[in-house]
Amino acid sequence: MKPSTDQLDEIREIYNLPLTTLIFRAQHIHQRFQDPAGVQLCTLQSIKTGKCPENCTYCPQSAHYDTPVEAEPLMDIEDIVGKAKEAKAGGASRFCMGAAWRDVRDGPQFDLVLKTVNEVSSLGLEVCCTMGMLREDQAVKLKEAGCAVYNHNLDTSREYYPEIITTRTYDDRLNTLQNVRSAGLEVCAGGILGMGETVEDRVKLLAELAALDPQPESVPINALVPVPGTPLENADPVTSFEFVRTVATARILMPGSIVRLSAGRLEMNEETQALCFLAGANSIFLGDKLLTTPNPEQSDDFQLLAKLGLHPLDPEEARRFHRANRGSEPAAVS
Ligand code: SAM
Ligand code: DTB
Ligand code: SF4
Repeated sequence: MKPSTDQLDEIREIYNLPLTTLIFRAQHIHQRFQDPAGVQLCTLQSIKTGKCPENCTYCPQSAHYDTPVEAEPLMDIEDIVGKAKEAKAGGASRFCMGAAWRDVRDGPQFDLVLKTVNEVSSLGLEVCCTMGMLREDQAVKLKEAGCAVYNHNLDTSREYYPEIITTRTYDDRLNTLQNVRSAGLEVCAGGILGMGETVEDRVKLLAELAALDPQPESVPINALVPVPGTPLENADPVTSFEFVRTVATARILMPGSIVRLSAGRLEMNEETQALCFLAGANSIFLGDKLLTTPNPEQSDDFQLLAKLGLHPLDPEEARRFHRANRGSEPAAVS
């Protein structure tokens, strides 16, 4: 359902609060609904890279653009399981597998993915998949194989979406999220900042995410990683304070969700990342590579967590919080 004018007014008012008040509000909610010192550690693995038929203007994996990404076919199960073991040994609790597909197709490749999901989940890792659009029966198969979460981002506002992608619609995205939810998988849905969007687009994106019922269990907030060859390679970067405002507003609107400080951390100094944690972010991607672009060194991240006195979040604890608080009303502005 399209967010109402009143909802947008309220969210805009939150976003534009004095930064001190905004962070105070966000931290108040964070202390109440989340483990205040816990940070979820996730690892990303691209299991099928590049040559994607979609034309997402931010994405180095789109076949529409000439980027430095080397295409790779679907990885072998043993190799993926090896990466998952490394991720677990490195301290991650969630393993997220990404495939540069427009949509999930039934057939031998999906069967291999299901087998892989099964093996990775039996290592005791939470499995997340992000593979494009999928039907409810496919989501059910993923769930039965041991997948816990499906990531599918709305990326930006409904209005700005056609400027970013034309090969699918906002409603296609929402339909997949509905299929994921109906299958009983957890929903991971967020967006990207720094694509030339306005504050109003961010407000609308947050309104769409917060209006999902139930709200997503995870909300990744990405800063665009500009990649040469993509149409957005020269986009003006989002400022750190705008990024922090978006994180804080997400925290206030979605008290029970994990808010992930996702792509773009390499460009942020430690102080900016600490501000994001203060604003309510409580998850990061661990490991020196996202899907195809670099991410901070794992040892630097552990050092940062230690300096801030933060600790890896226990997944069970996080789920308990979410169950207790899902559907919480957005906090009043005044
Ligand atoms: N193909 C699937 C899809 O689009 O849902 C899964 C993989 S796709 C790479 C996952 C998400 O990564 C996208 O929805 C987008 O939000 C994010 N992403 C892709 N390229 C990015 C970039 N250059 N900077 C920041 N985030 C990016
Ligand atoms: C999300 O919101 N961010 C991750 C994950 N979900 C799949 C992906 C970030 C990709 C950044 C660009 C790249 O490394 O290719
Ligand atoms: Fe394909 Fe996903 Fe990249 Fe879009 S974001 S081009 S769908 S891999």
